[in-house]
Amino acid sequence: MTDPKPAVLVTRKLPQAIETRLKELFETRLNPTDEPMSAEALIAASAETDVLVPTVTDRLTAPVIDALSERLRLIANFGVGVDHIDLAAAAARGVLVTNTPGVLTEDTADLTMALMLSAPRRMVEGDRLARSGEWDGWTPTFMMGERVSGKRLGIVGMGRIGSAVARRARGFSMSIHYHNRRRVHRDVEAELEATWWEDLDQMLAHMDFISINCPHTAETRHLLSEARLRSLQPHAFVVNTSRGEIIDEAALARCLADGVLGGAGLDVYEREPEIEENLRRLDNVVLAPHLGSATREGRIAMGERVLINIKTFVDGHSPPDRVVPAHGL
Ligand code: 8YV
Repeated sequence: MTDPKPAVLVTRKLPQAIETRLKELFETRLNPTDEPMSAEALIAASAETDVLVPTVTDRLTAPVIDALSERLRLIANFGVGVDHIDLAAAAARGVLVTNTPGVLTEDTADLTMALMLSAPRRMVEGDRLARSGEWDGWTPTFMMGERVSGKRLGIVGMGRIGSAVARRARGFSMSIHYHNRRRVHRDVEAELEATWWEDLDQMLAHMDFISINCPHTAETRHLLSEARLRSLQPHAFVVNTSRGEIIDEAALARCLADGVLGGAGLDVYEREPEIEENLRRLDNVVLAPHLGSATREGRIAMGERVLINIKTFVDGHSPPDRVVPAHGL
C-alpha cells in the first residue's frame, strides 16, 4: 500500500495550471474565493495540513507558528521574500521553509526599470493629462522631466534582482554603483562596470537614482531613514521594488512634499495595501500595487518552484529552495 498523499493547504488563489497540478500530486485544499485567511483559520486548518503554501499576505509571526499543529512540516512559500514568516520560530519548531528564488528576477527588474523611467519622465502624470482631454498641445517647455541616460544609479543590494537591474540600466547608459554587505565577484563587477561603495551613506549622497533591491530583515528595516533620505541629492529619484519597510514611508512622503527629493517610483509599501496618503497626492511619485513578479509566466514559474519544493520534500529529499534550515546546515 502506498502512503496517503500529503495534505497541502494553499492560502490564496494561484494560477490555474499550478492549482491543477497541486491537486493531481497532493491532497490539496485551495482557496477559490481568494479571501486572505485569518491567523485563527490558518492555525485551525494546520491540524489537517502537512504542507502550507502561504504568500506575502499571510503574517506567519512567531505566535502563529508556535500555535500551528505539529503535523505541519513544510512552509513552501509562493514568493521569494520571506519576511512575513518568522524564520527563527520555524527553525525552532523544526519546520522547513522554502521560497521561489530566481524565477521572478527578470520580471522584478523590468518593473524596476519601468518605475525608474516613468517617474522622472512623468509618464503617469502625462497619461492622466492626455486622457483628460485638457491637453493644450506641445510647447518647448511643457512637462519637462529629468534625463535618465548617463545618470548615476546606486543599487542597494546587489543580489540576483539588483544585478538584473544593473544589466538593464547599463542599456540606458547609466553608470552603476552599488552597496552590498559583500563586494560581488570581480567578474560581475567588470561585466556591469559597477562601483562598490562600502559606505552606504557615501554612496547615497552621490547618486541620481537609488534602487532598493535588498531583502527586508531586522537590519534593513528603515535603512532609508529620514536622515538618509534628506542626505540624497535634491534631484534624486528613489525606486523600491523590494519591501516597503526598507524605506521610512512617512519620512519619504515628507521629503518629497518638502522638495528635498526629485521623486519616487514605488511598488511596495510598509502597510500594504495601505499607502501613505501624502504619497498618493504627489505628482512626482509613481505608485504600482506590488506588481514586481506579476506576469503570467512569472507566477506560473513561481508555482512550479513551489511544486518542486513540496514534491522533493514529500519524496524524502531536501527541497532545493530551502531557507530554513539554511543550506549547508
Ligand atoms: C510576490 C514578492 O508576488 O516574491 C516576492 O517576494 O514580493 C512578490 O513578487 C509575492 O511575494 C507573492 O507571495
